Amino acid sequence: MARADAILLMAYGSPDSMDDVGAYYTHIRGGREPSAAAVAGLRERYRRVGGRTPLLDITRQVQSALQHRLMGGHGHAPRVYIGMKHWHPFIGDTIRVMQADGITHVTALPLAPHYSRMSIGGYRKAVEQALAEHQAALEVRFISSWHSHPAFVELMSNRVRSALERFPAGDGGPVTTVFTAHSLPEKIRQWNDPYEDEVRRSGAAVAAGLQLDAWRVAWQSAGATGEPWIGPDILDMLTTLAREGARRVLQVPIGFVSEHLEILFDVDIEAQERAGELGITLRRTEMPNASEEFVAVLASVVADADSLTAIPVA
Ligand code: FEC
Repeated sequence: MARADAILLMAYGSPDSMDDVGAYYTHIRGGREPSAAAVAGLRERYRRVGGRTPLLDITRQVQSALQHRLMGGHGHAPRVYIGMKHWHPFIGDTIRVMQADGITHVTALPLAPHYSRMSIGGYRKAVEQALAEHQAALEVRFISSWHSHPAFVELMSNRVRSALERFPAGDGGPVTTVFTAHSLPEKIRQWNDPYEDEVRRSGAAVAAGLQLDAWRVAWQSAGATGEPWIGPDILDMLTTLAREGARRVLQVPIGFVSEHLEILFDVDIEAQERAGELGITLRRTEMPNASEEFVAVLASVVADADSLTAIPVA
């Protein structure tokens, strides 16, 4: 593809206020309205993290920091846009703005490192639908997966190293490192979906570089859809580790790059509560958010975009 004149950063999307939670949840479910009880349960999770999450704010900060970095003092750089999968500003609306701005070549980058047809496939679908709907003559290069990009592995290794160094001293024995990513319904296995392997591989790359002996992979934030989801869930993993005698656990949510509900509630409240009940000291790595190091990773991923567009197979 000719040089991109724009980069589209895409994230999950988060409701602007508690009033939007019902409509947001309906969008996540592809238009099927969830029960009133399910909406109330979700509203309660947002209430407990302060009524909203910083996902959009952080994504805007990443946008501006990446823009600044790409300009690098010379003023000529692709323009950086953001679009969300499940809330405003929706990916489709951003594509319309790009078209109006005269953009012709786009590099689309989901802010989620691991490919699954169910997650990254959804970002791709949103882009494709918008192109068709707006008859947009944009050429899009879609980055499918960047979980094993050396710059990402290095960033996560640094995060784990510094969390281990800062782990409260005590007589709790060694720290067990648990890499987590969003669970998905088990049915993805029937599609030969690479997601589970990619999550394990990125965890293994970090563990190998740091020569960690005690590390595991677990899954978090499974939905209540009535079907089986991939496990073990982090809450069950904590119980297992406690039974095995572990007293100090570092959670590394390697499947996410930003603070949002799945971190601020599912890790910092829910998993923390479970750890407390089990007598485990639980810490987590700092999220990449809009840090300079993470923005440098994104710049490297965009620079290597041509080799990251293929849809991976397990
Ligand atoms: O901060 C925020 O307000 C938004 C946080 C948020 C992120 C996120 C990331 C991922 N999700 C993934 C898969 C699924 C599947 C379903 C599902 C459902 C929800 C619900 C909320 C939610 N997700 Fe999410 N997800 C975030 C929030 N997610 C809220 C609805 C309530 C619930 O089930 O807990 C099930 C859909 C269904 O019910 O039919 C599947 C994956 C990711 C990581 C990749 C990414 O960031 O795009 C995978 C952030």
